[in-house]
Amino acid sequence: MVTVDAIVKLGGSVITFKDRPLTVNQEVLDRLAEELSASGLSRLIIVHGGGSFGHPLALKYRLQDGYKGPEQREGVVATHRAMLKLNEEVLKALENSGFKPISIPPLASALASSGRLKRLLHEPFVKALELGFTPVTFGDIVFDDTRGFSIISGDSLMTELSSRLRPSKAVFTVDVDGIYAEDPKLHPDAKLFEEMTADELLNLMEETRSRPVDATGGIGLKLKEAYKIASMGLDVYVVNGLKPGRLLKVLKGVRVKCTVVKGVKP
Ligand code: IP8
Repeated sequence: MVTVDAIVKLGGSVITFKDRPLTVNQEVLDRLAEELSASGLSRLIIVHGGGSFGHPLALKYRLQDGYKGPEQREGVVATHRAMLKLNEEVLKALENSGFKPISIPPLASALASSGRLKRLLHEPFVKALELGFTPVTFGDIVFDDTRGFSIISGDSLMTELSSRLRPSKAVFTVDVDGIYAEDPKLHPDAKLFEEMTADELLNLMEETRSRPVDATGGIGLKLKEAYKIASMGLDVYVVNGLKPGRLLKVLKGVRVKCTVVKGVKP
């Protein structure tokens, strides 16, 4: 089995302007692609979120509850196409930074059941890596056994791919400095956890249930997926992608302001 150096999520709130529909934060996206390249790591899997491409449309057509009626079809089409458009921007930035990126859309490679990811064909990721490509996937609409379709977050794909391919590290880029005891956007003096155990994260998850959500569950889902990955024995990094150089340091194993959730052997 191929060794994966890292799986990296480019957060939607990092690579797009969340308050400007369908707008890429080009400067940040290009810089993150450069940092990925400067890390010297060649076997990377990239996952990206929806930001102002996927979420506003998914919410507008109420796609998060699954199929309710034929009028949602145009919403499914619009949401998936918006994600393909964002994906194309990510591929372009990665290619400009020297990668050979290959898109693996979940709509065609995954299935859900009751709103959860049920199956993801991971072999194309392995094959792509073996041949020197950089597989890129993203939060997407996925057909669902019971609901017709579901929106599957890039955060859930991070967990599934980590479980199958066991990367050396899993990295979530976000728009704050890491995991805080309270929402740092509401409490500017909230405590940042620089290092935490999976158990500490579990306790925090209990307390953050009520935080605001987007089409796929917001911070609550991210914490849950980070917990699951750490429980597999893998170190999880949550790092600010808006601050230049931080992702690069995390990838190079250099200490930098962020949160590390230490992996525990199951
Ligand atoms: O931003 C959501 O992916 P996420 C994708 O990773 C859609 O949660 C289609 C809203």
